[in-house]
Parts: sequence; structure tokens; C-alpha cells
Amino acid sequence: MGQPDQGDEATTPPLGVGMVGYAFMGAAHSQGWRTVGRVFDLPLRPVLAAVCGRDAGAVRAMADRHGWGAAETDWRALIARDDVDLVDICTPGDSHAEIAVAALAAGKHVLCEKPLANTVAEAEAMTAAAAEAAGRGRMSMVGFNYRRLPATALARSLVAEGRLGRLRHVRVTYLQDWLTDPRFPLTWRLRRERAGSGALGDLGAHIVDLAQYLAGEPLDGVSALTETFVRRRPLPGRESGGLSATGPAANSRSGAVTVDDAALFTARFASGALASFEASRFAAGRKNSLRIELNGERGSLAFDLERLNELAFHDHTEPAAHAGFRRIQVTEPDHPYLDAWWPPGHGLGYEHTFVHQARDLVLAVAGGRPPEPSFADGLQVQRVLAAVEESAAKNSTYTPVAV
Ligand code: SOE
Repeated sequence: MGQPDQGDEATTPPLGVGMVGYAFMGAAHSQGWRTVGRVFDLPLRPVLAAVCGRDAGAVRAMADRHGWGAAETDWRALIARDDVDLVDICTPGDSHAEIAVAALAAGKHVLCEKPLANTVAEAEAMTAAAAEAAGRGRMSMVGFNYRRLPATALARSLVAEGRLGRLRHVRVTYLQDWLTDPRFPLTWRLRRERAGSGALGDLGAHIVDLAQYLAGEPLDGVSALTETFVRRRPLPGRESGGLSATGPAANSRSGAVTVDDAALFTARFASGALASFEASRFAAGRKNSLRIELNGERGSLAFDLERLNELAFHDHTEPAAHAGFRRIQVTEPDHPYLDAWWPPGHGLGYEHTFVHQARDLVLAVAGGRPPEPSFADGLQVQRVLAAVEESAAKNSTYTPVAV
């Protein structure tokens, strides 16, 4: 078990990684840690030291499959290991704060999956711990991985260069459809005590961060609607049955869904630019569809995760006769991250965002430079999510149409 070290073992110091959690994000992060040293020349050599999960058999199998040197069943034992320098938290949100604060106190660097936490209070505690740890040279970062696509990184540079001019609009949607079927069981993502919120925290966190990152400024306020379309679901581990002539197979044991299925909100940036956000798990036919468009006085940008090697750019300063959105293939060596990969025209994928995330964190740790997005950035997103839930609960701006 264990993996051949990446990079030149003789001269490149190791950076021992310990990961807590081993499901979808655990697999994606493993791919990133395993690949990054084989693609990028780094000052530190990531070593997949240990992975932690409660099920001993499952975490051992995962360690074998993904090349982790050891398997642990207690995250406290993992952060105590001398061969772990950086703790990567890939668990549901209800354990982010406890693990991150303990890992930082133990002198480890920390990467924490999004959203940073399940509550603002937890995110504040994590941010305070991260600030204290930074004074000891320990870095911390939140895993908003969609910042690390070449196309979104290019979009950020174009906005920062002023190619859009004064921003007027940002409109962004993040749509999935895995909950459309009412028979999907009541997994942890549908329980507030585990996930903190539903589509809002899972998908909405990504698009709030991405919108603020690309705009280069924070949101100032929101007005929101949220909805839970299916309020009870079959408990996991029971045959939910298939659709039959009489509808979903009856299942005597079901539980309450305690999070949102969809969140829609309008918002205003500090500069006065207006924004609209939509996050849903009921957009039938949309599997992992994130689309964002920015409109400024001098131009517009549009990105579609389903065409993630492309960026659409419209230069509004060009004569109207031949202006319009042009499709930039973001695969040139001088585009972000691309010089380490393939020749122009050979695209990347979703998994490469985790390789780039690992690269940027390793460079920050080696350079002693706090990475972005920081825990403070994650806290700001958490505060936007809390404002969305408060607005939706107050329902204050919702005006019924007169009949
Ligand atoms: C939700 O299904 C999910 O896995 C998110 O949790 C991830 O953050 C996103 O990248 C893909 O979809």
C-alpha cells in the first residue's frame, strides 16, 4: 500500500497529507494530491500519508485504491501523526470546525472543503483559529475548486485588467437534478444537522464565492426565496422501490427533509452592481450545470461548466458591426495552469481543479504566503448564505400579485 513519492525524492522535501473523509470529495482530492507532483514542479513533494474514515474496512480499501500510506478510523489520531503536515477535510460540514480548529492547534496546515462550516459561528471560530495559526506559519484554505479552472482564472484576470469596465450585472446558476425523484433517500445532505443547508450551502456556496471572486468585490445584501419541494423521503438503506402504476413504492419508514431543495436570490454588490443567483437540485436534465455571466460597461464574460475549457468574451468597445461574444479556447500555454499540461486544444476536466487546488496550496505553504480562498473568504460566503436564509424566512420582499 502507499504510493511512489512524487517528484525527486532525494532533493524535494515531503509534505505529508492526511485526509479525513473518503467519499466523492475524498476520491477527488486523492486524485489531486496523487497527480500534482507529477505535473507541476513543486518545492514540496505531497505524500499521501494517511486517510481517515469511521468504517475501518471501507477506509482501508480506499487507502489501497487511492495510494494512501495508512488508514485511520479516528481523525484525532490522524492529526497527531508526525508524518502529517497538512490536514485535508473532506467530511460533511458538521465536523469541519472541530477538525480544522484541532488540526491548526496541532500545528498542521488545513484545506477544508466547502462550505467552510454549517453556521456563521463555526466559520468565525475557524477563521479566528486560522488567523492565529498563520502567525505560526500554518496555512489554511477553503476548497472552492471552481476558481481553479483555467477559464475562470482567465476570467478573473480579464475583470481585474478592466476589460469589462464598471460591472453592472452578474447572473449565475448552479443546477443539478439528483433530487427530482421523490424516492431518493434521506441522505446526510438532506439533514440540517449534518449539512447545514441544502442546495444553498452545497451549490449556492460555490456560486457566491465564484461571483465575488470574479467580480473582485463582496456582496452587500440579498433578497431570497427558498423551497423544499419534497418534505419527506425514504430513510436510507431501505428499498425505496421504483415508480409503479400507483406511484412511488410505499415506504413505511421515512424522515423529514430539513434543508432547502432550491434557493433563488437577488443581490447587490458593494459597487452597486446587481446579481441573481439560482441553486437547485430539481432542475431535471441539468447534471452539474454551473453558468455565470458578467456584464460591464466595456464588455461581458460568460462561462459554462459543461464547456469548461471555453470562455465567452464580448468586447463592447469594438464596432458593433463585427462585435459579439467570441469563444476563447482556454488551452494555451500562457493561460492559467496550462503550461504544465497538454498542447493547445487538448482540454482539461473537473478533476483537474483539484490538481490545481493542490498546486496552489503547496506553493502557498512552501512560500509562507496565505492562500486564497482563505477561511475569512469562507466566512464571508457563510454570512451571505445566512443572509439568504434570513431573507427567505422573513419573506419580507415577497409581494403577492394582486388578484
Ligand atoms: C453536489 O452533488 C456536489 O458534489 C458538490 O458537493 C460539489 O461541491 C460540486 O463540485 C459537485 O456537486
